[in-house]
Amino acid sequence: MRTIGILSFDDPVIDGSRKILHVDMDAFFASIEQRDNPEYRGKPVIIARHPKENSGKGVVSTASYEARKFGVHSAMSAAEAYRLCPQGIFVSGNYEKYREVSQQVRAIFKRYTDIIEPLSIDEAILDVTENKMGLPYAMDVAKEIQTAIYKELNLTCSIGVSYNKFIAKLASDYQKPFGMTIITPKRAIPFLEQLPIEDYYGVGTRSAEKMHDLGIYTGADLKKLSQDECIQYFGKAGLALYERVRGVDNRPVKVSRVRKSIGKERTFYPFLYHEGEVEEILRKLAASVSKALKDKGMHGKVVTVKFRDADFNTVTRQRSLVDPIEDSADIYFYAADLWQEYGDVAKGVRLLGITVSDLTEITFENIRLNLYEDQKMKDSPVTTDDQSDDQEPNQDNQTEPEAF
Ligand code: TTP
Ligand code: MG
Ligand code: MG
Repeated sequence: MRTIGILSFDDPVIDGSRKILHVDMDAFFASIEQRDNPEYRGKPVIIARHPKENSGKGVVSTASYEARKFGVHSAMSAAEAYRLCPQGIFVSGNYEKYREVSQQVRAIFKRYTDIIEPLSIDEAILDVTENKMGLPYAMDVAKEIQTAIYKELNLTCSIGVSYNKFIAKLASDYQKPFGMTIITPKRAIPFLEQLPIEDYYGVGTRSAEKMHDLGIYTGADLKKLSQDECIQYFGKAGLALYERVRGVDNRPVKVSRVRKSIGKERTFYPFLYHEGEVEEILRKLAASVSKALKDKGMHGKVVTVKFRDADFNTVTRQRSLVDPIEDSADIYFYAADLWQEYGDVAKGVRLLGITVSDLTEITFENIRLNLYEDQKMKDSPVTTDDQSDDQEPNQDNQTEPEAF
């Protein structure tokens, strides 16, 4: 127990009762292209439009492990990738296909558990404490999932097996590609202590620099900070860091339901009686719906406007679009259009709302790199040239796997 002012904290305690997997596909988009185009196998494949076609404007979504050897990586400009690897095969992405494969991977997870938290198109956290196959060890669930993905989808993934989300995510990245890393509660502390601080998930480049300035390079260094120092240096995130470096992360695996719509509304008193006011509010509502959509990585094909007049008559009108939208200006355009057609400012406006529905995930277009802000790429500690059919997963040999 520690005391700071009037607050006292118990030191965090490891709860090793859960079995959590983090599954991340290897070089996801590039591997799918190599699978579907045998002539690309064993070659450097770069998912980006060829800079010559595109006056060098594109950005790399991802690159095959062969291309990574040349230093090509996600978020790099296609022009830079071309400079590093002119023999690279540039392929523009087929996002529909990648989404479909993502669903097929999800269906394999579903055989084992319904507690699935997707983190992106190619990765998810699974709680397999109680799994549908009744397998006692999480590592066996992980092996079966890895094998099923390999045999049925001809793709490889890397899996982290542990007792919480934070460590499982770090573990899946530890040996890539086709790796499996098991971190039992007993191994967690030494694993976290030796880990470079920039590998801690959520520690962005800027925090890493700050840590280096404080002489913190590894988990062991971070652990020397007291809880109040952690809070002092890193704010609220410091508290989480203090727990994480001690192997504690009690966040549950959240099954995310697919959001069907995102909407915002506002009520007014006094009521609005001027077109200009209504337009200004619609503009603000459109901006906040747009922000919420972008935060969730979603866009939608139906725009609905709701308005209620001074006498409490409520009208909702909607417009269906061919292509999904998420930009503020687009949402405003359709909302204002509906208002022009059906609204009447003379009756007084006591409520205005905009909803965008029929939502789908925004595809991973090159421009959407902000989705990955805190998800840095790093060179894999294990590299294999071999993409042949008989490859064996990288096994984590120093484990004490029996009980996990
Ligand atoms: P990642 O899992 O980050 O990368 P990866 O699967 O290509 O490679 P790794 O083996 O290291 O896991 O991202 C999954 C997919 O998301 C990736 O194949 C392409 C896409 N993506 C982008 O479009 N832009 C990006 O900046 C990143 C990081 C990924
Ligand atoms: Mg991946
Ligand atoms: Mg990923």
